[in-house]
Amino acid sequence: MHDYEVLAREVMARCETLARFSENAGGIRRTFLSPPMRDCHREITNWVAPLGCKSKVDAAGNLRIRYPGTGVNGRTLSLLVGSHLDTVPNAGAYDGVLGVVISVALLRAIDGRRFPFAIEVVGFSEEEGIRFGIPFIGSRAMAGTLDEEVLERRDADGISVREAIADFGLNPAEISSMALREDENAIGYLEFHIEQGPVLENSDRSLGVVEAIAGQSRLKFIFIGRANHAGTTPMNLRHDAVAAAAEWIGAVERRAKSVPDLVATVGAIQAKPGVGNVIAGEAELSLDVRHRDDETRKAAVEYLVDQAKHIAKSRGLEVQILELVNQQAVAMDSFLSGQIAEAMQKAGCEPYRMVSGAGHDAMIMATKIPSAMIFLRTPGGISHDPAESVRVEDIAKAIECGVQLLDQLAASSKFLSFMPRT
Ligand code: HGY
Ligand code: MN
Ligand code: MN
Repeated sequence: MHDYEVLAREVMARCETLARFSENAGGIRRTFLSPPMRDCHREITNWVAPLGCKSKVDAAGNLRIRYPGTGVNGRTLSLLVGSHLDTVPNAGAYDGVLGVVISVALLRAIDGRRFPFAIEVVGFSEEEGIRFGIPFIGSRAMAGTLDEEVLERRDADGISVREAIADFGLNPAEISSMALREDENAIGYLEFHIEQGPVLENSDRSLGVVEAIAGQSRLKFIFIGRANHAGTTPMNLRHDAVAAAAEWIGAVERRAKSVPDLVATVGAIQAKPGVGNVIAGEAELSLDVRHRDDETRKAAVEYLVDQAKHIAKSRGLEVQILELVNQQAVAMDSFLSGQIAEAMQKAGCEPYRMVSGAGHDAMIMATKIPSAMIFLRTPGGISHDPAESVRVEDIAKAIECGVQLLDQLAASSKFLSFMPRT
């Protein structure tokens, strides 16, 4: 029987090891199939080799680690447990990675025991959408919902997704056939993840049961005005793209503050030509809108699109708008969530049911197989930043909850008799 606290300390140390695998010194940045991703795959594969696991990297760059099960009446079943290995720029050390490392800790905690289902640990290749502007490439490929045209999207260096896959030594032609097949009998997906918000900390809880994941819209807005001399152009003759963008950003914040639980963010702004003595001819902005209710989210996006058009027109500018993501809110599987709540109780944690404001691979996997999430408290509610942290005692509780959950699912005829959706 393992000491969960000892395993939790190992999880922290392993997250710090993986944090060193970054595209740039002095911070954590690991995007889709960048070289440090290979270091991650190698490190994690070395951790699981002594546990009798088989590891591979699939055509979408997902790390796939299989811990064999006994099967049921000759049927092989598998339970997927994982999260993403990619990060945002200047990231913290736990978003995504913690879920993969806790999944590996579960394999250690079960001490060689075999379950009716194989346990497949998955390290998804691209959840943040940083390199190509499109999130969930790895989980969409696994769920069979990756649009072919995504493979043609190009990064800032003009490299396509297809080329990035081939450059990593993988075969993009296998993407279309790598989706989970019915005969693999994947009967569930579980994801451990830091909450990335303040809710669990404010309610002084270690763990949360995620009931649903908020829907998200991601768009690009380009205000097109007229570049001109900052010193010679009177104010009433300007078509200033940054001034138009600033007026619109105010509208974004006012809308978000006026609707309960709505969040809207302009995280990226780029002015062209972007120098102090030239009135900007162009301003390119990102927009990220989230809400648990899809109609509320879509109404906010429509309003902000109208506002952008109105402001552009009133200032003699044009505006181009590109929708990048329109991801519906997704409910987690009620049976698995109920099992998680029960396991949490056995681990001595009062289950706290909540909605996730952040997107996760679980919302993609849920389109294919029953999926559920377990949140760990995020101290200070800070995430997507080097200050992101997690508490050892919460990791210990998460591992204990996970072992309880495996035992419950192994004893559940309802779970073992699940037939994956066609
Ligand atoms: O942005 C998100 O919701 C997540 O971190 N990808
Ligand atoms: Mn994230
Ligand atoms: Mn994440």
